[in-house]
Amino acid sequence: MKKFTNVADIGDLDKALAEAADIKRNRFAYTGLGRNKTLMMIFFNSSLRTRLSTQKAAMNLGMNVIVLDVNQGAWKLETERGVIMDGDKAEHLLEAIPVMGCYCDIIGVRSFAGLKDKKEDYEDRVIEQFIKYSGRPVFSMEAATRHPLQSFADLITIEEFKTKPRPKVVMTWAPHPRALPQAVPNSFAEWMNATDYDFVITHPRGYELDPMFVGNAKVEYDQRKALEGADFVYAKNWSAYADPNYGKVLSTDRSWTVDAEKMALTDNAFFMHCLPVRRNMIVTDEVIESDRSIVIPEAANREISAQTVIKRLLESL
Ligand code: AN0
Ligand code: CP
Repeated sequence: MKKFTNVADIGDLDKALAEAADIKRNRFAYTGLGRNKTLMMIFFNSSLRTRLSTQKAAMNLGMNVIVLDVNQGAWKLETERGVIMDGDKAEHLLEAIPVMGCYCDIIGVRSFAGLKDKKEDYEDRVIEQFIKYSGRPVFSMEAATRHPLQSFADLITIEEFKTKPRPKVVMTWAPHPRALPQAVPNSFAEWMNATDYDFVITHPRGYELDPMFVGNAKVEYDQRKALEGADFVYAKNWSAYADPNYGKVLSTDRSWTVDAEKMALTDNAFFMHCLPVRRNMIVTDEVIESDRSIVIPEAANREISAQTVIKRLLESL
């Protein structure tokens, strides 16, 4: 594997899941693989889980790790070609990327959607430039349109907790005060579409996702109806995708918050969220603290998805 930005890059999902399970059973079986190899993690945005789990995964493989927070101490970077750089940006990404590539063997990049220009976001320009100009295998730690390490961890978690071969998985929009990217729901939908699960998406009108990611999912605008018989409830907020409201918050309607009454409509479903989560906006205290909430094992599996991906990238060097 030379890059990891979407579900197609991981290839056969059953094989990837088996490899992840093998890693989870003995995460120190491959400590020789990353010896004298360096992972560089580049953050254009904040992170708790991705930063910690990916570093831990690389350390499990025996790698050295360098972490750069671009907005804390590095030169401000220009990302557009052709700009006259007479403003506050001291360096261009087109020099910074190959320079960073000189000091490492594998690069992980986090760069969120700006939510202003849909075309720019959906071309995933920042990570695509890393792929093109770094000379190194690159993986996404959440790019503008997808968060594949999260989705892979979500899939591992569903496989661990499911009690039916084809569980009903419902991804529900939930309210949030700020505009968030569509990367997590896009990516989750992309990965769910690659399984044979019964996959339903529910959201208020106006929150339709890019049809490319919705794929074969059933879209149900009535949240209560969507939740009926669910085995997994995957909550997430996202901002509008459709024009002319791209990147906007259209609703903070707390009737969409996942509470105990909503969970009672399901088939005793497990509750999932990628975290960070705003309590009593997305989900009530009661639901996230309940014994059906699997947000912590879900986060724990981020180490496993990252280690599976980094292992494959190391094997390609
Ligand atoms: C980010 C998002 O929604 O994409 C990161 C989630 C993993 N969330 C926030 O910015 C709150
Ligand atoms: N779920 C997730 O990616 O969390 P962070 O933004 O804290 O990395």
